Amino acid sequence: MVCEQPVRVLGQVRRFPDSTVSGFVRHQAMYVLHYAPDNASLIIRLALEELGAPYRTALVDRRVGDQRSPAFLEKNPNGLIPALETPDGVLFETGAALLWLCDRHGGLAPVPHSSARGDFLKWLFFCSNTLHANLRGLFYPQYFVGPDHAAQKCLTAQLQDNLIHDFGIIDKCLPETPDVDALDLYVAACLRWAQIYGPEDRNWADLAKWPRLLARILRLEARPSVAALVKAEGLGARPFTRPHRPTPPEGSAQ
Ligand SMILES: N[C@@H](CCC(=O)N[C@@H](CS)C(=O)NCC(=O)O)C(=O)O
Repeated sequence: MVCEQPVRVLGQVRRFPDSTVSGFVRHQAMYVLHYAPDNASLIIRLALEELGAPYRTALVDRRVGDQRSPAFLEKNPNGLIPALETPDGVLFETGAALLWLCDRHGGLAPVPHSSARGDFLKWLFFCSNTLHANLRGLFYPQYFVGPDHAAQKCLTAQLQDNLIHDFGIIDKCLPETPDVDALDLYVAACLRWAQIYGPEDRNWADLAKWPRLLARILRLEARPSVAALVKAEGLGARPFTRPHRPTPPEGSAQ
């Protein structure tokens, strides 16, 4: 594969004229991140930025339901954002794409045979299959209980309790790391969304309840990766600790 397009990496423009792929990255391969502003794709964008991996983005325009278009369904048959084009094919499921990037680029996670790997994996899977899944139910209750508003209210009330528990457990148990890791990216995005989306009453998502998480997202918020994200997706100066709904240069969050 030969890529001749200019690629943004950490705010710079670099050229990768000779990305050759044969089951492993011989030179740097260019990824394509199919994204919508403030969607789960932001976690993958942060990882790409943190890892210094070359990528370009392709907007999935949610205003016209592009995530359900035949072209996008070929990339992710579930019709969900993100999808990441890689030399090994298209990756979907945020946790899978995140872990794949960490392993492929050797960063943001303990390496496979290290003693810290198990701890990392269990929390990554918890973020994906519990924390993120509960947030999905909170934001899209209709997908879980149909159009009945009373049933939706019941579901979202329970999910708020579940999420208080989830964030509390993570706050207490997440392994300390000397530097930002992939879990920080995932948890920060979930905390952001909890504060600005879903049912009107969002007092439950008060960061003061989770001081260790707050310290971690403050550390993350100071990174150049976050500055790049903020600029690209219009997320505001403090996207995790003082979030507001985005004003993106292109596309829309919902
Ligand atoms: N399990 C999926 C969830 C992704 C997801 O919920 N994506 C949302 C945006 S944040 C989406 O595509 N929503 C569009 C829809 O449901 O139609 C993952 O981890 O990637």
